[in-house]
Order: sequence, then C-alpha cells, then structure tokens
Amino acid sequence: MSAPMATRAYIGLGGNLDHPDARIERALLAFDTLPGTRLVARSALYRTAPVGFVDQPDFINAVAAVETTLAPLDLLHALLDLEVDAGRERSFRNAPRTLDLDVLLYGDLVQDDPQLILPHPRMGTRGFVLLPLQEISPDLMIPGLGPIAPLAAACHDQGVLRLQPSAA
Ligand code: PH2
Ligand code: MG
Ligand code: MG
Repeated sequence: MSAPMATRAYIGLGGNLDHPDARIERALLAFDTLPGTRLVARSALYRTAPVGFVDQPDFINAVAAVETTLAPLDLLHALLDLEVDAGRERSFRNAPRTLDLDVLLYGDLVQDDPQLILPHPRMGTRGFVLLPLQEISPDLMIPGLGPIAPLAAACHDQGVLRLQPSAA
C-alpha cells in the first residue's frame, strides 16, 4: 500500500509566560509525536515586542515546518491540544499566554473556513512570523501575498531579535 500524501505546513509558535523558550522547544519535539507528522525545519528562537495588546512582556517566537498527513482541521486540533498541555488559558484576545501554536500555511491551500483561515490572516504584516519563516524558507511564495522577502523586509523595525542558540 502506498503512503498517504504528506503536505508541508508551517506553524507559528509563541509565548510570553512561564519559560516560553522551554515550552517552545518542547512543542517542537512534540510535533514528531503527532500522527503522520514530522518536523522538517525550525527557526531559531526570536525575542519580539508584543503586537496588538502591548502592555505585556516580550514574546519568544519561532516558526517550524512539518510534513503531515493530517487534514488541516485535524492538525489545528492537535496543536490546540498541545497548547492545553502547556497550560494555555484564554482570557482575552491577544492576552499573555504560555504557548500559542498557529497554522500559518498548509501547502498552497487558501480557505475561508472560520475555524481555520488560510493563509493565517495576519501573517503578511507580522515580523514575529515573517522573519523566522524567512529564515527557514527564504524563497517561500505565500498564496495571495507573493514572495516572502519583501514582506519580511518591511518588518525590520518591529523589534524582532534573533536569539543565538544557547550551548547545551
Ligand atoms: N501573538 C499574538 C498577538 N501579538 N506579539 C508577538 N510579539 N508575538 C506573538 O506571538 C503574538 C503577538 C496573537 O496570537
Ligand atoms: Mg497567534
Ligand atoms: Mg493561536
């Protein structure tokens, strides 16, 4: 029997409460434990100024690429389960959080499903997404938005700092 087709999906990781750097590293390892899913690339960690609700601590952000046979909504729900495992509580929009896992892209899929809009509707202007995404996929074409390079170049004043990997 042939293996089911895998799709490359990009996932944004972020958090700003209770050791977000360790939580992000743990989530990256957990992607390999999801059914039909393996991590194929990850960015460095970035320290980023909060966007939206600004009166909160800086975030740690990263972006990962996975190959997955999960359908888009199944991937979303698996990620939401990992958020719950990490102690995520939802109080208000853009509130501080332990771990946020967003499906940014699922192959070339463009969809308006209110449960999961793809590409992620705010990714085209957010340096905390675009700069780590460009690190792992510099030639990426974002459906509906075009090449990543000019979008990322427009975000260099957003307070996004690439952190050096710490020595083990
Ligand atoms: N996530 C948000 C809103 N604002 N700002 C930064 N720097 N990083 C985030 O991950 C982030 C944010 C909503 O999910
Ligand atoms: Mg988010
Ligand atoms: Mg989210």
